[in-house]
Amino acid sequence: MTKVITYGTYDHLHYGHVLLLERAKALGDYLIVGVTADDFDRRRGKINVQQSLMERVEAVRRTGLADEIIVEEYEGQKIDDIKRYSVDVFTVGSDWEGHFDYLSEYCRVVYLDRTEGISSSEIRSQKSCVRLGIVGQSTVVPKFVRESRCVNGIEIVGMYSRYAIDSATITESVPYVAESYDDLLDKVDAVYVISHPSCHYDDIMKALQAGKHVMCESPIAVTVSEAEALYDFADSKGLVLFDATKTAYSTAFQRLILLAKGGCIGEIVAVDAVCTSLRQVNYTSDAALARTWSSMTGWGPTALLPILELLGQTPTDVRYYTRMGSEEHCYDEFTQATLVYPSSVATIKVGKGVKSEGELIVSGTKGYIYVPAPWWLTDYFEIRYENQTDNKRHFYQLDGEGLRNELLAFVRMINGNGVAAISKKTSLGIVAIVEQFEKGVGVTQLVK
Ligand code: C2G
Repeated sequence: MTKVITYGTYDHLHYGHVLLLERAKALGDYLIVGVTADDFDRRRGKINVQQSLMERVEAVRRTGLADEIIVEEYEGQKIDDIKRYSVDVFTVGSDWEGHFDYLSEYCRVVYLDRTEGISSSEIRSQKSCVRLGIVGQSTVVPKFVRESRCVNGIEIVGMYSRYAIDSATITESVPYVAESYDDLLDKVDAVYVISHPSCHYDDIMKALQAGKHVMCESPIAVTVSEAEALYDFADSKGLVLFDATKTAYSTAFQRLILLAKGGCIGEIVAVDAVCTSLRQVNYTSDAALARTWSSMTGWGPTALLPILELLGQTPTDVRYYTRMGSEEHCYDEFTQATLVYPSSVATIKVGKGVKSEGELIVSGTKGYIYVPAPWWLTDYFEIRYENQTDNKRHFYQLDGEGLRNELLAFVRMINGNGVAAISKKTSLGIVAIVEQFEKGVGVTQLVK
């Protein structure tokens, strides 16, 4: 008996897949089909898969072509499978030509012609395409547009900024720059708000009133009452309002939060997060000022994220020690804040004019989690114990700094089958801590 094996994701199974399976079957007497696990696809960069593993397995089973179906879960499993099942032939479509030649050491390798004119990603994109507009301006725009191309079902239509956009790099990265916000809103289903925090309430409310979904850089408003009003209004209209802090969409960050919450380091006693960058000070225009977020608004939400996720959204007390910048439009160039909880404490150091080691440390009664700088873009962390031989290292590929994962989550929420990585409670908790700082409550000014 000649055993054949082939592998695939088989998302939204289509005739291209079926033709491949038929021809694979014809190569022998017994066909084994390996269907990729969700996590394996994510780790190898296939983030757009929409159907669950069980749905995809069931679709392959219904073709009646597979004599056996297995799940592909890790890199290198193909060799294990070929040995385990005594496979004679490995086959896959010609789009993988050459990629699996190394398997010829174990069995015959056959590349079958790929069927042109159909693909899972085309099917996914046709299913729903969210037209997205960008409101405000930031150096992140070109990167954001690039990352959007990795996400099926979304199209960046253009942008609008209340200030003149003084960067060709930004304007050239989008297909269209609207003369007015209304003009942009007429052309989109959703907006990504990156205007200055002081403009968020107006920019978000206007979009919601126009029936558009919104993803907004945190803090989504400068006061809790404004933020609550925005969330309530979005809920009343059945629209998505989504707090966009890309760190929350890094797989490594999500896993370290789960492991810490699961007790891997015992009881969490302290969390210390540092986020700093040296800003380019150029107040040559209102647009430059419009882009200038303070340390607390620019870095605060990211630094606060692990703290509010691990210790809770409402600390019993927050104290700030801040040093104002010296420029004309001064804002805090460095702020250290201490957040006190009933049985734990946390600190953030945020700076847009002061540099420090951008690491995250979660301290526990059995060990601690260490995330090296820049922890907010992390794909790696260590769980360290007294006995170093017990230390564990975790790596999770992070493509595009989390932006594409964040966008994918937004699109899925709009389509009714997604979940935001930042809860409304955490989002409001961030606003409360930033609001308290901006009102000077518990703030000690460090005199220059
Ligand atoms: N395929 C095809 N024609 C298409 C689309 C896909 O012949 N129009 C083939 C692919 O070449 C592959 C199989 O169908 O052999 C499954 O394709 P996908 O579900 O896109 O998954 P892919 O990741 O390409 O599968 O590790 C091997 C990979 O998992 C191969």
